[in-house]
Amino acid sequence: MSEYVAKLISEVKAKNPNEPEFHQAVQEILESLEVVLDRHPEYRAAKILERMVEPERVITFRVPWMDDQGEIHINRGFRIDMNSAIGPYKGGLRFHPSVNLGILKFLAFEQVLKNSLTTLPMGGGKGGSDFDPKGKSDNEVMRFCQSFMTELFRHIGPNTDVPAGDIGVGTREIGFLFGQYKRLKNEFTGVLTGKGLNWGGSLIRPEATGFGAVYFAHEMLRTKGLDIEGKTIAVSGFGNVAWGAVQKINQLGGRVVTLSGPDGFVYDKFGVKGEKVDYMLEMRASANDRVQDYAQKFKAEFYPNKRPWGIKVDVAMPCATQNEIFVDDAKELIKNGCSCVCEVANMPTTLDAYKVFKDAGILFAPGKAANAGGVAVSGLEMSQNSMRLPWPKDEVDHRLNQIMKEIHNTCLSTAERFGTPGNYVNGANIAGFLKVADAMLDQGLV
Ligand code: NDP
Ligand code: 2IT
Repeated sequence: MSEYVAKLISEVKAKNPNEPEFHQAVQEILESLEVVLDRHPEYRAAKILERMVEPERVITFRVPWMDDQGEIHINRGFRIDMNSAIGPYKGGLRFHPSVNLGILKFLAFEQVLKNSLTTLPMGGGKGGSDFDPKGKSDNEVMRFCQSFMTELFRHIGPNTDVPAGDIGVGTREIGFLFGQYKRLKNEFTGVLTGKGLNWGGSLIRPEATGFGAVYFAHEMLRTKGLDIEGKTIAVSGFGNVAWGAVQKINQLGGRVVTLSGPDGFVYDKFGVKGEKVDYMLEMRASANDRVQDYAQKFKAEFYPNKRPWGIKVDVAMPCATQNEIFVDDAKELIKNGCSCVCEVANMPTTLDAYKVFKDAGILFAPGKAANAGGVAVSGLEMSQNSMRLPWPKDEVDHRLNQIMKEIHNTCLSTAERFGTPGNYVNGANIAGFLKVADAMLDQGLV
C-alpha cells in the first residue's frame, strides 16, 4: 500500500472512530484506486479522495412515535448526503436495529460509486433508522414512517435527494413515507422510488436488484464459456433481493439450493422453485424472521445458527447483509469447487475473505456492480415520473439487462486498462470513481 493511501486510511479511522464498516469500505476502495492516483496526480492535487470520504452533509434527527398501547418510543433517523457531483443524492433507507452512522456511511460511500456505474445521473446517499419493524403492527409502522418523514421531508426532493427502500423498507413503508411527504408538501412528485404501481412506481423495481445480479453473474460466467443453466447456486437471506434473484435463476435454468435467515439456513436439494418462491414473500411478510418454517413446510434440511457456505455449489450469491462471508466460509466454498461469487447484498464479504477468493482466481463480483440493477431501475422510475409515462415491463427489463451488460463490460475493460485484467473489484471501484472525480474537478472546489 502506498504511503499516501495508508495515511489517508489512518486519518479516516482517527476522524471517524467506531465506524468499522465505513473503514472497511474506504480501505477496499482506496486500495483499488492506488494505480489511478499514480497515473493521475491531478486527483491527488485536488484532494478528491479526501473530499469523497467526507459526506457533503449528514442529517440526524429524533423520531418519536407511539405504539398501539400508547407507549412512546424514540428512534434515531439519519440521512447521509454523500456526493452530488453527478446528480441528486440517491439511495435507500434501512430500518433495522443494527443501523448506526458508520453502517449508513459505508452504504452511502458504496452508493456513490455504484450509482456512477449505472450510467444514469445519480449522486449517492443513504439513510434509515434503528427502528425495528419486527413484530410491529401496520399502524405502528405507519406512525413511525409519518414521524420519520415529518423531519426528512425538508431535506429531500425530486431534484435534491430521492430515497428508496433497503433492508426493512419495502412498498408498504415507501407508501406511508410518500403519503406523508405529499401531505406536507402538497405536491405529487417522484420524491421516492419503489412506489406502488398505481401511484408512480415502475414495473420490475421490486425484482430489479435480484434480476440484475443474475444478469451480471450470467455475463461473468459467459467469459468462461459457461452460463447459469444447470448451475447449483447457494443464496443467503430470504428478503426482497433474494426473492428477485431466485426467480431469475429459475428462469435461466439454474437451481437454488439454500436460503438463510437469522435462525440458520435451509438446504433444499430439489431447488427453491414454484410455490416455494412465493412462500419466501409470506415468510418475510410474517415478520417472524425464520427460515426454519420453510424447512418444515417443504421438508428441506434445516441447519440452525449456520451460514449456507458449506454446501457444495457452483455459484454463491449472498443476498442478506454486510459481512456474512468470512475467511472460513470462503475457504469452504473454494474447497467445494465454487467458481463464481456474485455479491448481491452490499459488502457481504469481509476484506480477508475477499483475499481468499482473489488468490484462488475465481470469478468475484462486488456488490456495487452486481446489485446496481436495483438503483438503476429506481433511476428509470425517476425518468418515468418526469415524463409522466409508465413503461411496459419488457421495456424496463430490457433496459435493466442492457445496463447490467454495460456495467459488466465497463468493469472488465477498466480492470484491464489499469493492469488487473479480470478483477471486477478494481474495475468497479476505478470506473465508478473516475466519473465522479472528473465531475468534481469540473465543478471546482465544492
Ligand atoms: P430485506 O429486509 O427484504 O431482507 C434482508 C434480509 O437480511 C433479512 O432476511 C434480514 O433478516 C437479514 N438481515 C438484515 N440485517 C441482518 C443482520 N445484521 N444480520 C443477519 N441478517 C440480517 O432487505 P433486502 O432484500 O432489500 O436487502 C438485502 C441486501 O441487499 C442488503 O445488503 C441491501 O443493502 C442490499 N440491496 C438492496 C437493494 C434494494 O433495492 N432493496 C438494492 C441493492 C442492494 P433480519 O431482519 O432478521 O435481520
Ligand atoms: O443499496 C441499494 O442500491 C439500494 N438499497 C437501492 C437504492 C435505490 O435508490 O433504489
